[in-house]
Amino acid sequence: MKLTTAGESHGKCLVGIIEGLPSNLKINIDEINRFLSLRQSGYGRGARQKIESDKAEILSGARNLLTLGSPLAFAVVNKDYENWRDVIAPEGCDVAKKQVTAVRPGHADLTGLIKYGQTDARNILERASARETAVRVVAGTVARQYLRLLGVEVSGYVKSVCGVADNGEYTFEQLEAAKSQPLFMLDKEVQQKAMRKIDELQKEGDTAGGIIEIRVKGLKSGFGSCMEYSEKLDARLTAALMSVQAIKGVEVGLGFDVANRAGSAVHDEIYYNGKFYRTTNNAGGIEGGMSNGEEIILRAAMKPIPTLMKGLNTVDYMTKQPVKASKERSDVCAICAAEIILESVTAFALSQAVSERLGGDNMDEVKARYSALKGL
Ligand code: EPS
Repeated sequence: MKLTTAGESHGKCLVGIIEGLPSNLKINIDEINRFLSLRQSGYGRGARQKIESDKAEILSGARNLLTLGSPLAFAVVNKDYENWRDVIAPEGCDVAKKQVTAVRPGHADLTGLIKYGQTDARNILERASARETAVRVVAGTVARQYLRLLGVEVSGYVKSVCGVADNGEYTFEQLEAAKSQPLFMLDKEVQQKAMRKIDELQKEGDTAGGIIEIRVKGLKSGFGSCMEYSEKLDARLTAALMSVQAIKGVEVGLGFDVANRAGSAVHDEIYYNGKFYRTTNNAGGIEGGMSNGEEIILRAAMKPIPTLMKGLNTVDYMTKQPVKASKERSDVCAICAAEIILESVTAFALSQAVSERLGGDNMDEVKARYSALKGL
């Protein structure tokens, strides 16, 4: 299974193509649109989201909402394109309009300009923008629908915003409640503090990141590999998380805390009472690069959005003069968007690992092969 995406932030639309989906997977468009709308939500989101109301359009690869086994192509239209047509239209536009040369620290602007031989950072930022993640949410939701038929679910929540942290522990079932909260947090007192922090940062023209936890329930053991480094499940899932704009750190299970503990306080001891079991899950559901049947636990750190309304110090790429970095509008905090995107890329990367192991041209074959697996 493979996903290709295309599209610019203010271009006509974003498009995605998934290759390798089996036939007869029922596509639930309402669920796709629900996740698209959740990706647009959250306290601290900027004015762009008032313009867009993202909806997925399936272009090919399905008939009467059942996949055909052919590439599944889809699009999400950018409503803002109507305001940008004369600046960005591929078939002809005024490239002198809305040029960006006050390159933003933390964005792709400067390095991208040099790498791609450009003089207008618009040619870099339009693609580097996190707007691209809308189609990754479409693909991720299709992947969820594939995984759900095998009994596998992906969920998550926001653990902290700019250092305001929820240190609680929650069951997988409790996580769903996060999505109806303004910051996808489960501790409402902590969430209030985090919202006040966002308000303060907004007044100062600043931005916030945070930490997100993603969990996977119901995956049998043995996905991934202890034989091939490139197929290790933890490597593949963390690469998927790191592929999301603004993610700067990832952890599996105890993560960085393993380094502070003795081995006896890290490794999950094994017991048997008719079946193998453990009483802890510090490994986060992955041992030796393979799922071990426990819940998969991943965490990711999102950096603050690099477009600051107060403007950071930088240098104009053309004049080489010191200036304040470019800004038009910005999210103060896009942590809820990131949470939905991270769930989506996790679901997609997991579907890839599952389909590589199981193959299957149609969903009945996939389901039969999954249920025949011996696993924990
Ligand atoms: C982004 C800048 C902002 C964000 C955008 C990501 O867009 P604009 O420049 O149009 O105000 O809103 O994210 C989205 C549009 C989205 O849908 O997530 C950036 O520079 O990365």
